Amino acid sequence: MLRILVTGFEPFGGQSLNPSWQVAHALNGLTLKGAQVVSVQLPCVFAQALPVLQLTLAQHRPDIVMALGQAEGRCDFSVERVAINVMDARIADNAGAQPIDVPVVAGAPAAYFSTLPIKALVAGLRAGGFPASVSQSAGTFVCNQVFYALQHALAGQGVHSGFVHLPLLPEQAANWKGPTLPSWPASFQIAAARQALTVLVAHRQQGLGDVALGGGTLN
Ligand code: PCA
Repeated sequence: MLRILVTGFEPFGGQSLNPSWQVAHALNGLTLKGAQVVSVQLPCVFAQALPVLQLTLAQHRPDIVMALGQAEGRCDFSVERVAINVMDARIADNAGAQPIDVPVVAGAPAAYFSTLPIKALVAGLRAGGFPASVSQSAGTFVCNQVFYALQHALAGQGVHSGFVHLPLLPEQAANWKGPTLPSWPASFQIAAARQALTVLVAHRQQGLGDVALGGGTLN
């Protein structure tokens, strides 16, 4: 039985919801063909997210990790390609911290790629009717910190791990100050995440490499 870890974040930036936790929570305990899902919530606090992540990895020893986060403004299931070794916070985290140009792990590599089959994931989501794309940057806030630490902790261990950013929920978009932002209902986000896990499990079970599908951007 494969063990899948799905993480989501608590709300941040003055919000009362975070789609990533709505989705992760809904998937907790799910049994897919040959796989079992455990979901864990991470604090949106630089100083706390990594200890919780490390403990979670040690406790559950997952084969597949799909970490989730909210990215206001994104309009699809946004599969991150790369985590970078820097924290540069445009807003304060939930404990008021706002690090600027601080490495996630001092002395560690500048970046890690996702070890999820990101193109196969995008293709599999689209085939299921869920808009999806590759993102070239997970930002420099707590999501990127967690993504980087995840890849650093699991490097070379054969675990398939990576990060996905999700659009806002309609309730959040309706009250958003500033420009009108895209949103997906929770039920659609949950269905997309479930489809994503199905793709990841199949890929892992079949021992396949990633597929060749254009996922780049011009700039
Ligand atoms: N999104 C933020 C942090 C938590 C979350 O859900 C980010 O993209 O860094």
